[in-house]
Amino acid sequence: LKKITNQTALDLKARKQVTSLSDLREMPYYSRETLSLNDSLKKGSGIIAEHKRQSPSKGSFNCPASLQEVVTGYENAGVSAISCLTDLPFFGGTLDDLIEARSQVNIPILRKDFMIDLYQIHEARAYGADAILLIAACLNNEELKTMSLEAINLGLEILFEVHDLEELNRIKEVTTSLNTSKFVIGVNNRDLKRFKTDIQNSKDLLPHFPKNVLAISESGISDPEIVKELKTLGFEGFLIGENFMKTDLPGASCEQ
Ligand code: IGP
Repeated sequence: LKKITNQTALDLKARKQVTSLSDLREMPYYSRETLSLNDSLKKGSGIIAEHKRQSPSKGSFNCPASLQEVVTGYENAGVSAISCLTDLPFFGGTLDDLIEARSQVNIPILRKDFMIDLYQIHEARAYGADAILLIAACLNNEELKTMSLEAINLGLEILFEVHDLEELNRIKEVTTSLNTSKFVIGVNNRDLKRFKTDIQNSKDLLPHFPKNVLAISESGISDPEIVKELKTLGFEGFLIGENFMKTDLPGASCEQ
């Protein structure tokens, strides 16, 4: 994770030199009305389908479908939201993917990246996102608070990602001080040290969730039975990437 965020910081520095904050503010999508991730998850299937070309652990998924085909396929399949990876070095995504996805669909889009700087939140807004990811393992409580307030002020909702109880407790502390309900909390089933996924991580952490917060299970969800099981336990959101992207037509595989 340290290696990834160091690279993120370098890339970010370069982008800041090309595009100023006021340039971002002038982009058309910057002032659009955003869609609520919370609302969409509550009224729909709860699936957040991810556009993911590659991952550090699996390499390229060699998906032949274009981004346009992937995201419109997801929308037609009835997903609640789309997750769009914008990290280039490790996941092969770009901000142009985000803006392209925005132009294709009318459901909430999550900017999936390693957010470490307020500038990235303005980028997310300018390129058409409705929500951002904040990873507890990347940020301390002070940073989490500052980043969250900026996102909320810009009309973006937040997916807080946790791996363990310590991180979940930190997010609970941060979110109580925020005084908003414009967020959801996700348990990442992937152990970032060994890249292994285990759904048990979601099951273990759910009893420690704050009341009235929508719970998401992320990663390693490989069949509809797992979604059913997690739903029975109380999860209302399911973030799925690889399982769809390793097929030729991610939208079609998602319909099941
Ligand atoms: C999707 P999977 O196993 O279905 O492809 O996982 C998503 O949860 C995963 O891509 C992810 C991720 C992240 C990627 C979860 N948290 C943080 C990049 C950064």
